[in-house]
Amino acid sequence: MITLYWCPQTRSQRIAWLLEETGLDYERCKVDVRVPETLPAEFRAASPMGKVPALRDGDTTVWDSAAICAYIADHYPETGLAPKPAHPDRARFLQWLIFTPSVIEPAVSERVWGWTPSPERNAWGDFDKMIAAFETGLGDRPWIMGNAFSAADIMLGSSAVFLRQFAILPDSAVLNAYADRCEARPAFRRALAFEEAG
Ligand SMILES: N[C@@H](CCC(=O)N[C@@H](CS)C(=O)NCC(=O)O)C(=O)O
Repeated sequence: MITLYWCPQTRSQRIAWLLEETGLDYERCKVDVRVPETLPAEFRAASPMGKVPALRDGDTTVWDSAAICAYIADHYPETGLAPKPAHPDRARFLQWLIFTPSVIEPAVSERVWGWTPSPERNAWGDFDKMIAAFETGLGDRPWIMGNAFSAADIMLGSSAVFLRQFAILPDSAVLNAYADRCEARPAFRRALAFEEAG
């Protein structure tokens, strides 16, 4: 059985969305990362930094949302959420799967915390370069890999939705339409509903 360790209003919403997309059987274990002394030992064992999301699948544990997306897509290939390792599209998939933690999230911190941009020195470029790359990457594709929705869209789509919620998504037709498409997916809505139910 797969167990998702989650906490409301955190990045664990992404993995609820991922799991709802897969149709796999899973259970949810709610933890309160804001009150560390309440965290159960089984969660701490799965997530050494005490962060959500984290996942247990039998004897396997994995934490960090991008790693969880890669694990589920590869371990359950029947879910069709990633090109196979030898497929020519695999490199593109990996690059966009990692774009959220490696580029979007630090670029958002730069913008929100008012860090001085330094695109040549900073690994994430800067906020404006991040947005330009995201827009160009999507282009006129419905999903980052083209017509097929993939686990990379979980990471990118949750980021686009987050940027819009926090009013830092620029006036971009491409990114707004992408966020709309993500929010309209039944699995996204189910994941949101369970989050709201608590
Ligand atoms: N890179 C991680 C970030 C996880 C993360 O920072 N989670 C936050 C909630 S959104 C958390 O658990 N914070 C509690 C803490 O660090 O104590 C991922 O994408 O899963």
